[in-house]
Amino acid sequence: MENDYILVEITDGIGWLKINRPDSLNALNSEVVASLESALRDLEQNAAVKVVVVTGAGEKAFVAGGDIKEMADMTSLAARAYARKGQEIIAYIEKMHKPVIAAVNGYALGGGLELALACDFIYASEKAKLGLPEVTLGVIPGFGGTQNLPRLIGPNKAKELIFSGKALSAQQAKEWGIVNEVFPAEELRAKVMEIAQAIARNGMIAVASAKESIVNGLNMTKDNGLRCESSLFATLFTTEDQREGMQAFVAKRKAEFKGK
Ligand code: CO8
Repeated sequence: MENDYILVEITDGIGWLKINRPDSLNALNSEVVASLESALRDLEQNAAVKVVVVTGAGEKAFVAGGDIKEMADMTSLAARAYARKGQEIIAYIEKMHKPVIAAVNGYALGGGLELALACDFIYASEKAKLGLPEVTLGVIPGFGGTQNLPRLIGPNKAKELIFSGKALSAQQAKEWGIVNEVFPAEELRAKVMEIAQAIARNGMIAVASAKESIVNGLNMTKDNGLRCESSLFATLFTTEDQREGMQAFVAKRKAEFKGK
């Protein structure tokens, strides 16, 4: 479950995945990317985990981007393979049944912000700086940024951020609609735990279905999205959790969900 580049810790049903390459501000080289993929797959399979949190090791960075030193001499073919691998991870996070929260504890630049954007939502420390500086290096975001950012904040704001390469403070990123909440650095972990545990107390098949409906709906016409929603809604009436949730409400007691 653990290797040098990715540290995994499971506390009270919450799986913390920490990208651990602090000397390079957790930059994503090919080995980190491969380890990240397998750690995400392990957490998705692990029955002890209800919610996943992605964060960065050290005081300074969430992830300062793709590894520029590795990319500097890449051929075009290798660059395509690298971007496609990153995009596969993003697609995987979107398809995971478990909610994935980004706890952005410092710099989230380039591929780092793109990784955070692939998560279901972002909580950030006041110290965080978020941006897509790829054009300052003569390239563009290749880890989903040109697709996910405009879908999140609209094309015009996304163009401003991507064309300028400027970094936003955590507070600005909240005002732009990129970050949900900002906390003092020392409170970030506790606040992320609080929301993750609030989610984990719910019917987790329902939470997974809500994620599926939202993610699929964004890639469909509204009409098809509504059909997807009603189909998932109906399927939930085959679960024990639906019976438990509604019976508990009627009996005025707390629901005990089993994820079945
Ligand atoms: N790649 C490789 N090494 C990095 C990176 C990076 N992205 N960021 C920082 N480092 C290294 C530095 O080179 C330095 O190493 P060394 O001590 O050996 O010189 C160490 O981390 C510490 O960094 P700094 O000394 O620069 O620290 P500062 O506090 O002075 O500056 C900054 C911090 C502002 C974050 C600065 O390091 C910086 O600008 N980093 C680069 C940010 C960037 O441009 N990111 C975008 C990269 S391109 C990208 O992400 C495209 C991804 C596309 C696909 C990915 C698919 C998986």
